[in-house]
Amino acid sequence: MNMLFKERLNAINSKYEQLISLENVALLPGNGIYERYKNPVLTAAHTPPFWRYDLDPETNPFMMERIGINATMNSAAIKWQGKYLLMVRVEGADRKSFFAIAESPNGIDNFRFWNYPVLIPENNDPATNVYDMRLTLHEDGWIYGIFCVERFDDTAEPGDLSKAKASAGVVRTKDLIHWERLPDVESKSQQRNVALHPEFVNGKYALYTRPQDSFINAGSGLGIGWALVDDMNKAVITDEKIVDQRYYHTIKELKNGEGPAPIKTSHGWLHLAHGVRACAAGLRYVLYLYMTSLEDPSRLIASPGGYFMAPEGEERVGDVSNVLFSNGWIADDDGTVFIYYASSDTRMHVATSTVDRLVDYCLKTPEDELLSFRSVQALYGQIDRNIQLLNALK
Ligand code: M1P
Repeated sequence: MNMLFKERLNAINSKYEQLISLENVALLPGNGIYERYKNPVLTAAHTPPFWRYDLDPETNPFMMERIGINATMNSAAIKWQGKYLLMVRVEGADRKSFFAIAESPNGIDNFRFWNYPVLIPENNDPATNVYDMRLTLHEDGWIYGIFCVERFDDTAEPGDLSKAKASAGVVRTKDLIHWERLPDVESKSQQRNVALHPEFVNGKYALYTRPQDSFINAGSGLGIGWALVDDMNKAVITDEKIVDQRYYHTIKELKNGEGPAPIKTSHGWLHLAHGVRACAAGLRYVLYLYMTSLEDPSRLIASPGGYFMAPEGEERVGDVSNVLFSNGWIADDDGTVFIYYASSDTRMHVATSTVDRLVDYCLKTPEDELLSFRSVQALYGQIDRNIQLLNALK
């Protein structure tokens, strides 16, 4: 083995081990709603060197990267056999995304990828790209993964090589190792950000949907939708109603999308979603929460105004800047909630909170009443009460 190879191999391995064993710390005091953490939980550099480098000195005498990884982003999450697992969207230097599982003993650091990425079985219409999986442990006993399947749109004008179409692919597993591919969800519109509700509703499977007129724009799709389907072996969306609507001059004016499957609480289903608005700097993606009724999970019962989390500091910059996106969270038995979010389509982070705090946030944050005047009225209400309290303390 030549010296250059050996030295580089040792340096690369020790830097990698150092990176993935870095302790993460909460950034306090935060805003009381959640805590952010100092380090991203996953970056492209967290992928194992043996994915990226040919480790044979004969065929790789310069010990150079052979297969580049560009980003680790939009990840599903699940607690499995006591470990915190992320089903990560890994993006190669070739722009193709694929899924890989990384596991951590505590949910906030020490994430290590399993040896092999997940090989999603193809169906009879191969996908150019797959990404943004939502994992749901359903009461039928299966873990379902619903993800975006992207294909070239054959109706493109000659020379237009960017026209794509999105649909929802479906896989299921009982052990997160063996994956069964089911037919893509059938829908009259394109679909992305589809998530499966964890319980049967009126004996049917329930999907959160995002009807969209084209690959990028939701258009006449007015928000996060809801559809009941008979069978996940052939999921066909016929009727779709809007659960969480988009509005002019809000954080979700342009489009929105369900994040992970909702968390069941004693006050209702707790939902995490992303909202998008267009501005001179491009599209700005933020995260928001809402709640729906336990009796009817498609009925909105709480809609706190504004964003829950928006890109901050280094989160603002990356491959697609000014983006926070989440499709994974884990609610632990003690009520801790681990919120996994990607920043700027580049890296993964964690924030922690509790079910109680998130429900309190949803039920007590004023709604967006769609007019500046009403926003100032809400502020006046709080200031009045606080001034009275402060005066009483004098
Ligand atoms: O680049 C930002 C996001 O753009 C898309 O979001 P949406 O599904 O709302 O249209 C997706 O491609 C998503 O993966 C990406 O993070």
